[in-house]
Amino acid sequence: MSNNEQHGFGTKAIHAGQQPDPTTGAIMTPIYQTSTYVQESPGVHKGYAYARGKNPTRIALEQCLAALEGAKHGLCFASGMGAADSIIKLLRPGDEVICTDDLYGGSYRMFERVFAHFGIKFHYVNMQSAENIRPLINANTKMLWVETPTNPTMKIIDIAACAAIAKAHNILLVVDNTFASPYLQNPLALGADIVMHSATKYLGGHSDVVMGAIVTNDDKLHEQLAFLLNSCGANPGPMDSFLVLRGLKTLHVRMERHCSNGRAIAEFLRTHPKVDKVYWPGFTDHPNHEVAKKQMRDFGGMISFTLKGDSFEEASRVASAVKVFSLAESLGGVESLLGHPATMTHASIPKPERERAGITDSLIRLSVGIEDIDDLIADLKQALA
Ligand code: P1T
Repeated sequence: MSNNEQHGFGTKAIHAGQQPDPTTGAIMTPIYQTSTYVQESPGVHKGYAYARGKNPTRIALEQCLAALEGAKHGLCFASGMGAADSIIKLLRPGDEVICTDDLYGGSYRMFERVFAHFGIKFHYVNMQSAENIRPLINANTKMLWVETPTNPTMKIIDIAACAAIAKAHNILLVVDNTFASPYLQNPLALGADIVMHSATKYLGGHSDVVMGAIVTNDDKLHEQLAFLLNSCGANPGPMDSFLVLRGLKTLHVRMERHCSNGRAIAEFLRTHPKVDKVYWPGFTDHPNHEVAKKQMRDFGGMISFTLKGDSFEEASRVASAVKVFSLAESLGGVESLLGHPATMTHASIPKPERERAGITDSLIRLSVGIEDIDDLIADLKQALA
């Protein structure tokens, strides 16, 4: 079926970028497990020369993802970090980036321990008020790097407000849309220039693949990013492309259950006597609840909470006591995961900076899966007891 912009999200998730295989009629896009393509004569081929540059399974996935984000172009990478790496390589030594102060620890590690050595400077600021960005802008500022909801304290950043500031200063706005997924939020429609994903999470959805993705409406940015993908080699394989393409077909259905289970667990935690703060953008007293309502379709399945007394030992006991949740890094799969950011996903951030961003010793992060809600709540109840 050809791409149809009028179709709803679920129809696009199942069909966009995909046609029955022309040789057999196979309804599923084949896994083109090949490294190269035969040419008729030197330089004369069907658009495919070498598989680092292009692969038909990957192209079907890139087109499907672009359709889901309302984008003109999509590109897939070997991991979320591979995608982020290519985006930062758009910059030059001396350039500066302003980032959310709460972001995936691996992004922070790459910015500070890889790209800082190449003369790129990163500033971190609480963007819950977009006005906090302005004092950091100077002639060298080339990019805003926004996560929303942020990992792991679920801050909500007003994408349209950031886009207005970025446009006024001729700065690129990049949004890491991993936590929301394209089902909940489409940053390009709110003025972002580039949207990236760890496709490892909700897009793949089954904890069986590591991948990254970038979408944009800008032809020149797409061309530069495709050049970087082919030149630097962070391309995903065809089998992984197939897995994410298959995962996308149920994204809308999975997200609905992630959101309803997430709501029930956030409400359960909020009334639990051992729990101190609960971070979830669906609460009406979340600092940017109104922004979340405006820019997201629902509030997602990611929740963090702290324990009264903020004891690492107690958090560690709870983390080891769950039976239906699994103690593991990552998020966005069908199975519920529990993580301890201070020692796991955000361990590479120095303690003072971590604590300034709210990542305290007892902070626990949940990726609420799509199991039966009664089983999930019973599991947390017994682990917290
Ligand atoms: O793991 P990878 O596919 O390379 O994606 C990196 C990444 C980028 N952006 C965000 C917001 C992320 O959460 C991640 C990866 N995050 C985890 C592994 C985690 O448990 O938070």
